[in-house]
Amino acid sequence: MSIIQWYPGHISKAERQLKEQIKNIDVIFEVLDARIPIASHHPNIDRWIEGKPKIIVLNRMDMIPETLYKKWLSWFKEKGETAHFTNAKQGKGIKFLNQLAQEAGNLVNIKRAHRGMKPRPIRAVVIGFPNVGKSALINRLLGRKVVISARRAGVTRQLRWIRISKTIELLDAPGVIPVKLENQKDAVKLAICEDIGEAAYDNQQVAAALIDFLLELNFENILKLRYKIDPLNITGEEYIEKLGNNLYRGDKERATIQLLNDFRKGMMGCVPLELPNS
Ligand SMILES: Nc1nc2c(ncn2[C@@H]2O[C@H](COP(=O)(O)OP(=O)(O)OP(=O)(O)O)[C@@H](O)[C@H]2O)c(=O)[nH]1
Ligand SMILES: [Mg+2]
Repeated sequence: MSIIQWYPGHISKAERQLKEQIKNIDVIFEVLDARIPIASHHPNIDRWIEGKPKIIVLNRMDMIPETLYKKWLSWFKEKGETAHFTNAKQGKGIKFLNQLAQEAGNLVNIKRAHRGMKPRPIRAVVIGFPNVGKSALINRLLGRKVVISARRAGVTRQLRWIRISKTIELLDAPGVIPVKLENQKDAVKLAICEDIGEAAYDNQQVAAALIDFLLELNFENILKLRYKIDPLNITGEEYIEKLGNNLYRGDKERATIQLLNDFRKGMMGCVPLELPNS
Protein backbone atom coordinates (compact mmCIF):
# COMPACT_ATOMS: atom_id res chain seq x y z
CA MET A 1 0.00 0.00 0.00
CA SER A 2 1.44 3.39 -0.91
CA ILE A 3 1.52 5.97 1.85
CA ILE A 4 -1.61 8.13 2.06
CA GLN A 5 -1.06 11.83 2.75
CA TRP A 6 -3.44 14.69 2.04
CA TYR A 7 -2.90 18.21 3.21
CA PRO A 8 -4.06 20.85 0.72
CA GLY A 9 -2.90 24.43 1.23
CA HIS A 10 -6.25 25.83 2.31
CA ILE A 11 -6.27 23.51 5.33
CA SER A 12 -3.06 24.85 6.80
CA LYS A 13 -4.45 28.40 6.56
CA ALA A 14 -7.80 27.31 7.98
CA GLU A 15 -6.11 25.61 10.90
CA ARG A 16 -4.22 28.77 11.77
CA GLN A 17 -7.37 30.89 11.62
CA LEU A 18 -9.37 28.34 13.55
CA LYS A 19 -6.86 28.34 16.41
CA GLU A 20 -7.06 32.15 16.52
CA GLN A 21 -10.87 32.08 16.63
CA ILE A 22 -11.14 29.52 19.38
CA LYS A 23 -10.53 32.07 22.11
CA ASN A 24 -13.78 33.81 21.10
CA ILE A 25 -15.80 30.61 21.12
CA ASP A 26 -18.01 29.18 23.87
CA VAL A 27 -18.93 25.71 22.60
CA ILE A 28 -17.29 23.28 20.20
CA PHE A 29 -19.12 20.78 18.04
CA GLU A 30 -16.68 18.11 16.92
CA VAL A 31 -18.24 16.32 13.95
CA LEU A 32 -17.18 12.70 13.44
CA ASP A 33 -18.11 10.19 10.75
CA ALA A 34 -20.26 7.60 12.55
CA ARG A 35 -18.78 4.85 10.39
CA ILE A 36 -15.30 5.66 11.74
CA PRO A 37 -15.58 7.73 14.93
CA ILE A 38 -12.04 6.89 15.99
CA ALA A 39 -10.25 7.43 12.67
CA SER A 40 -12.15 10.68 12.02
CA HIS A 41 -11.14 12.30 15.31
CA HIS A 42 -8.50 14.99 14.95
CA PRO A 43 -5.82 14.25 17.56
CA ASN A 44 -5.08 17.93 18.27
CA ILE A 45 -8.58 19.27 18.80
CA ASP A 46 -8.65 18.79 22.54
CA ARG A 47 -5.42 20.72 22.87
CA TRP A 48 -6.72 23.59 20.73
CA ILE A 49 -9.99 24.03 22.60
CA GLU A 50 -8.35 24.35 26.01
CA GLY A 51 -11.08 22.74 28.08
CA LYS A 52 -14.04 24.58 26.56
CA PRO A 53 -17.27 22.58 26.43
CA LYS A 54 -17.27 20.14 23.53
CA ILE A 55 -20.13 18.16 22.06
CA ILE A 56 -19.27 15.22 19.86
CA VAL A 57 -21.57 14.93 16.88
CA LEU A 58 -21.67 11.45 15.37
CA ASN A 59 -22.95 12.34 11.93
CA ARG A 60 -24.08 9.97 9.18
CA MET A 61 -26.01 7.92 11.71
CA ASP A 62 -28.04 6.59 8.78
CA MET A 63 -24.95 4.77 7.54
CA ILE A 64 -24.43 2.48 10.52
CA PRO A 65 -26.72 -0.12 12.12
CA GLU A 66 -29.03 1.20 14.84
CA THR A 67 -27.76 -1.53 17.16
CA LEU A 68 -24.50 0.42 17.44
CA TYR A 69 -26.00 3.72 18.65
CA LYS A 70 -26.21 2.82 22.31
CA LYS A 71 -22.83 1.10 22.26
CA TRP A 72 -21.02 4.11 20.84
CA LEU A 73 -22.77 6.49 23.23
CA SER A 74 -21.64 4.41 26.22
CA TRP A 75 -18.15 4.17 24.74
CA PHE A 76 -17.91 7.97 24.61
CA LYS A 77 -19.55 8.39 28.00
CA GLU A 78 -16.93 6.13 29.55
CA LYS A 79 -14.30 8.49 28.21
CA GLY A 80 -16.13 11.39 29.82
CA GLU A 81 -17.42 12.81 26.53
CA THR A 82 -20.90 13.95 25.50
CA ALA A 83 -21.85 12.46 22.15
CA HIS A 84 -24.95 12.79 20.05
CA PHE A 85 -26.03 11.13 16.77
CA THR A 86 -27.23 13.12 13.75
CA ASN A 87 -28.17 12.73 10.14
CA ALA A 88 -27.37 16.12 8.70
CA LYS A 89 -28.60 15.11 5.28
CA GLN A 90 -32.14 14.45 6.43
CA GLY A 91 -32.12 16.61 9.53
CA LYS A 92 -32.29 14.00 12.27
CA GLY A 93 -31.05 14.81 15.77
CA ILE A 94 -30.55 18.47 14.90
CA LYS A 95 -32.98 20.23 17.22
CA PHE A 96 -31.39 18.63 20.22
CA LEU A 97 -28.03 20.02 19.17
CA ASN A 98 -29.39 23.54 19.42
CA GLN A 99 -30.50 22.78 22.92
CA LEU A 100 -27.14 21.26 23.87
CA ALA A 101 -25.30 24.32 22.54
CA GLN A 102 -27.61 26.57 24.46
CA GLU A 103 -27.07 24.68 27.70
CA ALA A 104 -23.31 24.46 27.28
CA GLY A 105 -23.08 28.13 26.38
CA ASN A 106 -25.38 29.49 29.05
CA LEU A 107 -22.52 29.65 31.49
CA VAL A 108 -21.12 32.53 29.47
CA ASN A 109 -24.23 34.63 30.01
CA ILE A 110 -24.48 33.72 33.67
CA LYS A 111 -20.94 35.03 34.11
CA ARG A 112 -21.81 38.14 32.14
CA ALA A 113 -24.88 38.74 34.26
CA HIS A 114 -22.73 38.60 37.39
CA ARG A 115 -20.61 41.35 35.93
CA GLY A 116 -23.69 43.38 35.08
CA MET A 117 -23.33 42.75 31.35
CA LYS A 118 -26.14 42.05 28.89
CA PRO A 119 -26.40 38.53 27.48
CA ARG A 120 -24.85 37.95 24.07
CA PRO A 121 -25.41 35.17 21.51
CA ILE A 122 -23.54 31.97 22.21
CA ARG A 123 -20.70 31.33 19.80
CA ALA A 124 -20.19 27.80 18.59
CA VAL A 125 -17.85 26.29 16.03
CA VAL A 126 -18.17 23.19 13.91
CA ILE A 127 -14.84 21.39 13.69
CA GLY A 128 -13.98 18.12 12.05
CA PHE A 129 -12.25 16.27 9.26
CA PRO A 130 -13.09 17.16 5.66
CA ASN A 131 -16.40 15.95 4.21
CA VAL A 132 -17.87 14.61 7.46
CA GLY A 133 -20.96 16.84 7.06
CA LYS A 134 -20.12 20.06 8.93
CA SER A 135 -21.72 22.38 6.39
CA ALA A 136 -24.75 20.10 5.96
CA LEU A 137 -25.20 20.30 9.73
CA ILE A 138 -25.14 24.09 9.71
CA ASN A 139 -27.70 24.22 6.91
CA ARG A 140 -29.93 21.93 8.93
CA LEU A 141 -29.50 23.92 12.11
CA LEU A 142 -30.55 27.00 10.23
CA GLY A 143 -33.28 25.28 8.25
CA ARG A 144 -32.03 26.50 4.87
CA LYS A 145 -28.96 26.29 2.66
CA VAL A 146 -26.53 29.00 3.66
CA VAL A 147 -23.26 27.19 3.08
CA ILE A 148 -22.21 24.83 0.31
CA SER A 149 -22.27 21.16 1.17
CA ALA A 150 -21.21 18.58 -1.40
CA ARG A 151 -19.84 15.08 -1.79
CA ARG A 152 -16.21 16.10 -2.00
CA ALA A 153 -13.54 16.66 0.62
CA GLY A 154 -12.41 20.28 0.86
CA VAL A 155 -15.60 22.09 -0.15
CA THR A 156 -15.53 24.75 2.56
CA ARG A 157 -12.40 26.84 2.07
CA GLN A 158 -12.92 29.70 4.46
CA LEU A 159 -14.20 30.31 7.95
CA ARG A 160 -17.61 31.89 8.01
CA TRP A 161 -19.89 33.02 10.81
CA ILE A 162 -23.58 32.18 10.50
CA ARG A 163 -26.29 33.53 12.76
CA ILE A 164 -28.46 30.55 13.63
CA SER A 165 -30.90 32.38 15.89
CA LYS A 166 -31.01 35.38 18.20
CA THR A 167 -29.10 33.33 20.73
CA ILE A 168 -26.64 31.23 18.72
CA GLU A 169 -23.90 32.09 16.22
CA LEU A 170 -22.05 29.33 14.49
CA LEU A 171 -18.70 29.26 12.72
CA ASP A 172 -18.45 27.00 9.69
CA ALA A 173 -14.85 25.95 9.21
CA PRO A 174 -13.06 24.02 6.47
CA GLY A 175 -12.26 20.43 7.35
CA VAL A 176 -8.99 20.12 9.23
CA ILE A 177 -6.70 17.14 9.20
CA PRO A 178 -3.23 16.49 10.66
CA VAL A 179 -0.29 17.40 8.45
CA LYS A 180 0.82 13.80 8.61
CA LEU A 181 -1.53 10.83 8.88
CA GLU A 182 0.47 8.78 11.37
CA ASN A 183 -1.88 5.83 11.46
CA GLN A 184 -2.09 4.54 7.90
CA LYS A 185 -4.82 2.06 8.70
CA ASP A 186 -6.97 5.01 9.78
CA ALA A 187 -5.93 6.89 6.64
CA VAL A 188 -7.29 4.07 4.50
CA LYS A 189 -10.59 4.23 6.37
CA LEU A 190 -10.74 7.97 5.68
CA ALA A 191 -10.14 7.26 2.00
CA ILE A 192 -12.87 4.60 1.89
CA CYS A 193 -15.31 7.01 3.54
CA GLU A 194 -14.29 9.89 1.22
CA ASP A 195 -13.17 12.00 4.14
CA ILE A 196 -9.97 12.90 2.29
CA GLY A 197 -9.46 13.98 -1.30
CA GLU A 198 -9.25 11.25 -3.92
CA ALA A 199 -5.97 12.54 -5.28
CA ALA A 200 -4.37 11.16 -2.12
CA TYR A 201 -4.82 7.47 -2.76
CA ASP A 202 -4.89 4.61 -5.20
CA ASN A 203 -8.47 3.40 -5.73
CA GLN A 204 -7.59 -0.25 -6.24
CA GLN A 205 -5.50 -0.45 -3.11
CA VAL A 206 -8.21 1.26 -1.09
CA ALA A 207 -10.95 -1.01 -2.46
CA ALA A 208 -8.82 -4.06 -1.66
CA ALA A 209 -8.39 -2.72 1.88
CA LEU A 210 -12.17 -2.31 2.12
CA ILE A 211 -12.60 -6.03 1.40
CA ASP A 212 -10.00 -6.83 4.06
CA PHE A 213 -11.76 -4.60 6.64
CA LEU A 214 -15.10 -6.23 5.94
CA LEU A 215 -13.53 -9.63 6.49
CA GLU A 216 -11.84 -8.47 9.68
CA LEU A 217 -15.22 -7.29 11.01
CA ASN A 218 -16.91 -10.56 9.98
CA PHE A 219 -19.08 -8.90 7.35
CA GLU A 220 -18.16 -11.43 4.64
CA ASN A 221 -21.86 -12.22 4.11
CA ILE A 222 -22.47 -8.72 2.80
CA LEU A 223 -19.95 -9.40 0.04
CA LYS A 224 -21.15 -12.92 -0.66
CA LEU A 225 -24.72 -11.78 -0.96
CA ARG A 226 -24.11 -8.80 -3.16
CA TYR A 227 -21.37 -10.02 -5.49
CA LYS A 228 -21.74 -13.80 -5.26
CA ILE A 229 -18.04 -14.14 -4.50
CA ASP A 230 -16.78 -15.57 -1.23
CA PRO A 231 -14.02 -13.37 0.22
CA LEU A 232 -12.74 -16.05 2.59
CA ASN A 233 -9.28 -17.39 1.82
CA ILE A 234 -8.52 -14.84 -0.88
CA THR A 235 -6.92 -11.41 -0.61
CA GLY A 236 -8.81 -8.18 -1.20
CA GLU A 237 -6.87 -7.74 -4.42
CA GLU A 238 -7.83 -11.18 -5.66
CA TYR A 239 -11.44 -10.38 -4.78
CA ILE A 240 -11.42 -7.32 -7.02
CA GLU A 241 -9.83 -9.30 -9.80
CA LYS A 242 -12.56 -11.92 -9.58
CA LEU A 243 -15.25 -9.27 -9.50
CA GLY A 244 -13.71 -7.65 -12.56
CA ASN A 245 -13.70 -11.00 -14.37
CA ASN A 246 -17.29 -11.77 -13.42
CA LEU A 247 -18.81 -8.40 -14.14
CA TYR A 248 -16.59 -6.36 -16.39
CA ARG A 249 -14.61 -8.72 -18.64
CA GLY A 250 -11.50 -8.45 -16.54
CA ASP A 251 -11.68 -4.68 -15.98
CA LYS A 252 -10.29 -4.33 -12.46
CA GLU A 253 -10.69 -0.57 -12.36
CA ARG A 254 -14.41 -0.79 -13.02
CA ALA A 255 -14.78 -3.42 -10.32
CA THR A 256 -12.88 -1.10 -7.99
CA ILE A 257 -15.14 1.86 -8.67
CA GLN A 258 -18.20 -0.33 -8.27
CA LEU A 259 -17.08 -1.59 -4.85
CA LEU A 260 -16.16 1.83 -3.51
CA ASN A 261 -19.33 3.43 -4.82
CA ASP A 262 -21.52 0.69 -3.42
CA PHE A 263 -20.01 1.17 0.02
CA ARG A 264 -20.17 4.96 -0.12
CA LYS A 265 -23.74 5.08 -1.34
CA GLY A 266 -24.91 2.58 1.22
CA MET A 267 -25.69 -0.11 -1.39
CA MET A 268 -24.02 -2.70 0.86
CA GLY A 269 -26.36 -1.67 3.66
CA CYS A 270 -25.36 0.12 6.85
CA VAL A 271 -21.74 -0.90 7.17
CA PRO A 272 -19.46 0.56 9.83
CA LEU A 273 -15.69 0.25 9.57
CA GLU A 274 -15.15 0.57 13.31
CA LEU A 275 -16.88 -0.94 16.29
CA PRO A 276 -16.93 0.60 19.79
CA ASN A 277 -15.09 -2.25 21.44
CA SER A 278 -12.40 -2.76 18.82
N1 LIG B 1 -25.87 9.83 4.28
C1 LIG B 1 -25.50 10.99 4.85
N2 LIG B 1 -24.82 11.91 4.14
C2 LIG B 1 -24.49 13.07 4.74
C3 LIG B 1 -24.82 13.34 6.08
N3 LIG B 1 -24.34 14.57 6.39
C4 LIG B 1 -23.76 15.05 5.29
N4 LIG B 1 -23.84 14.15 4.28
C5 LIG B 1 -23.28 14.30 2.93
O1 LIG B 1 -21.86 14.33 3.03
C6 LIG B 1 -21.30 15.17 2.04
C7 LIG B 1 -20.37 16.18 2.68
O2 LIG B 1 -21.08 17.15 3.39
P1 LIG B 1 -20.51 18.60 3.72
O3 LIG B 1 -21.54 19.27 4.56
O4 LIG B 1 -20.06 19.30 2.48
O5 LIG B 1 -19.23 18.22 4.58
P2 LIG B 1 -18.16 19.21 5.24
O6 LIG B 1 -17.73 18.55 6.50
O7 LIG B 1 -18.66 20.59 5.34
O8 LIG B 1 -16.98 19.11 4.17
P3 LIG B 1 -15.72 20.15 3.89
O9 LIG B 1 -16.29 21.52 3.79
O10 LIG B 1 -15.19 19.64 2.60
O11 LIG B 1 -14.77 19.97 4.99
C8 LIG B 1 -22.49 15.79 1.31
O12 LIG B 1 -22.69 15.06 0.13
C9 LIG B 1 -23.64 15.61 2.28
O13 LIG B 1 -24.89 15.51 1.63
C10 LIG B 1 -25.54 12.33 6.83
O14 LIG B 1 -25.86 12.46 8.01
N5 LIG B 1 -25.85 11.19 6.14
MG1 LIG C 1 -17.98 22.30 4.59
